[in-house]
Amino acid sequence: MKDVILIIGANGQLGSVLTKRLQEKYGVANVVASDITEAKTINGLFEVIDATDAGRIEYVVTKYKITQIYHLAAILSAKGEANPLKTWEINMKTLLNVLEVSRLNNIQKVFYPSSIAVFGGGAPRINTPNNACLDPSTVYGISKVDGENWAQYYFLKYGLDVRSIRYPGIIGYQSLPGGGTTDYAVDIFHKAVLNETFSCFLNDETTLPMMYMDDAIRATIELMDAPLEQIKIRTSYNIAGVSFSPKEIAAEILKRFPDFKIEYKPDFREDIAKNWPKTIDDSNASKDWGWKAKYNLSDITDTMLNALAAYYK
Ligand code: AKB
Repeated sequence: MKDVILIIGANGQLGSVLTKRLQEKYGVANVVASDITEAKTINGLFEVIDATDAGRIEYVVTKYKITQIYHLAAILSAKGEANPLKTWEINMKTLLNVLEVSRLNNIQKVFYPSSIAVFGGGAPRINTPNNACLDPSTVYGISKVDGENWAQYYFLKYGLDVRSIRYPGIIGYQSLPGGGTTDYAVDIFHKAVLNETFSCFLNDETTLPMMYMDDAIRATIELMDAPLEQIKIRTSYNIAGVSFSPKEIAAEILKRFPDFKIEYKPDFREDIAKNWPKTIDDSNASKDWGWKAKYNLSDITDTMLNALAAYYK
C-alpha cells in the first residue's frame, strides 16, 4: 500500500518545513497539509482542519486514504501559560482525536512531538536522561507528559505505531516559532541582520538545549523510517543538538556582526527556562535508531545569518 501522509499543524515553524521535506520524499500528490487556518507557505494539497473536531480529521483521512499522520498542532510553553485550561483542552483534545481516528481507520504510523518541557525541577539539568523524573512547571509540559503516556497506551493496548521525539528549541530561517520559551534563539538572528538591538527575555547565562531545523527534520524522518523492532521507547525519545546561553549565541553573532547589540530583560519565560534541562542525554535515540546531530552553534550562526541576510536584502 502506498504511503499517504497527513500533517496537522502544517503552517507552524516545524510543520511548514517538514511538509516540504515530506513532499520531496513521498511526492506532492501523497502529502496533505492541514492547519486551523488556510495555507500560508504550503504549495500542494491542503485542507483546513480544526483538530479539536475528530469528525473533520476523519473526513480528511477517509477522503485521501491517509496512512500516516504527523500531529504537530499544539499551544507552546510560554503562550500556554496565558490560558492554562484552554491550552490543556486544545493540546489534549487534538491528540486524543488523532489517536482515536488513527485507531479506528487503521493508520499505520503516527508522529507525536514531545518536548524538553516535560522535564522540571526534579530532573538533573545536565545530561538529562530519557527516563528522568517528569515534573513539568508549564501546562504545555504537563500536556506533553500526558501525551507521551497516551501515545504509549495506544501502542500497548491497540498496537497503534505512535512514535515521538522530545524536541529542544528549533532554530531555522524558513519559518518563525510562536509562543515558545526557546523562540529568542530565532528572533536574535532576525534582529542581528536587521541591525536592531535585541532585547532578550532570558538571562545571559540561561543555557537551553537547541537544534538546527535540518537536524530536527532529519531526526523526525529517521525515527519514522526506523524498523518497528528498533523503536524501544514508546513514550518519547530525548534528542540532543547543541546547548548554549544567550551570551554564547550573542558572542557567535558578534564575531560576524561586530555592531550587534543585545540587552537583557528577563520575564516569566526565564522562570520556565530555569526549570528545563541545560543539556540532554540522547544515548537511547543513538543506540535504537542511530540518531546523531550534525550542526553546532557556529554552523547554525553561519547558516542563519547568511540565509536571513539574503532574505532581507
Ligand atoms: C517551547 O519553547 O515551548 C518549545 C519547546 C521547547 O517545546 N520550543
